Amino acid sequence: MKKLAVFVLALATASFAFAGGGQQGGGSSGGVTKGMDRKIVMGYSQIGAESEWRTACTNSVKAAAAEWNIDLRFSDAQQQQQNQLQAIRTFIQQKVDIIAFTPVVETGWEAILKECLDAGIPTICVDRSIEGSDRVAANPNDKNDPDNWFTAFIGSDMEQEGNRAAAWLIANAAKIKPGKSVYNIVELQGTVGSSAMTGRFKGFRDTFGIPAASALGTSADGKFKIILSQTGDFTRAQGKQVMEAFMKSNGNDIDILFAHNDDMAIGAIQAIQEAGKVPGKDIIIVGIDAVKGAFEAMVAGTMNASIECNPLLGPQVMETAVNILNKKPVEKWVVSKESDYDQSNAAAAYPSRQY
Ligand code: GYE
Repeated sequence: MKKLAVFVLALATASFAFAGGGQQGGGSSGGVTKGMDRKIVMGYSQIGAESEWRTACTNSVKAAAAEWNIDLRFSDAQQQQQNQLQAIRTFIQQKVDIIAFTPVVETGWEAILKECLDAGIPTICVDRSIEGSDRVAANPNDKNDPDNWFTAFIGSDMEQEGNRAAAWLIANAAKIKPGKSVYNIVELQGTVGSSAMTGRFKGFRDTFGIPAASALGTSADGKFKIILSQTGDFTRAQGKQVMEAFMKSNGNDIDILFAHNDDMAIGAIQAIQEAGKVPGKDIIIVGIDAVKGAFEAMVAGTMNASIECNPLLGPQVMETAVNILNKKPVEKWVVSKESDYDQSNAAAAYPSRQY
């Protein structure tokens, strides 16, 4: 009995390691999947748990899979692309019906996605996209178009989120810090090479009229100047750490912090306070995601605005999967609906926030 238990445990550990960490089976209590005549199996490769946003996304996917009665094989890659590639390869070997994945970075997906195509397994790209994709397949037969390497994309327009952050600053900076001829901006970038980072980086600069190829630069009208820009990898801890360094080198010159996500902004708020400045007043803070932590900070006055990025993608993923497997036509890009929040509407919206 004991031997058997050890053997089972060893097997479980082996399959855990093979799947690249954290693979779990979903609820397989029989029955059929909603909208199907059988129960389907979905392999899901998630990036990790770097932020409040990611946790909300994972919870949404798991809850929706249970609701649709889909057998979800969920794998947490712990931020490593290598683990994602391994997990997807395992899903192919297991002959799952469909694979959904969130690419941690934009590059390095061609080979594995072509393996999925060869195996006849459709794929759904969730939240972040891959290099060269505009999520419109101009010619469905062109094998070199990355948009033909996956079946559908479900997620936000990251570039537009960068645009929205800049537009909010153009409309509001002078109300919070009046009488300045130039506003100095520091930027905390997300995970380098992720579509969430490259899109927000470019969109932010485009709206200001700063060349998208340069990390630092001044807006076309001369009023906004990016003076420092570094990655905080989308985490609170690194957001704080990098902001500490920014405060040491340029603490008295910083007017604005633009963080590619709220977690980094929240980490940075601590660093600003520890450096003896008042977040939300001395330094205007704009984040992206609109997670609960940002609402708390906006209500407390320490953060100024957050551009919403919707993580509740589970239902759309399951619905799209069922449509694909039923051979119904699906949108190539299902764009998420989003809003902007700041201190003027945060308190009213807070009670109904789901993440
Ligand atoms: O903004 C950030 C997360 O890819 C949209 O990843 C996502 C981003 C999100 O870690 O908080």
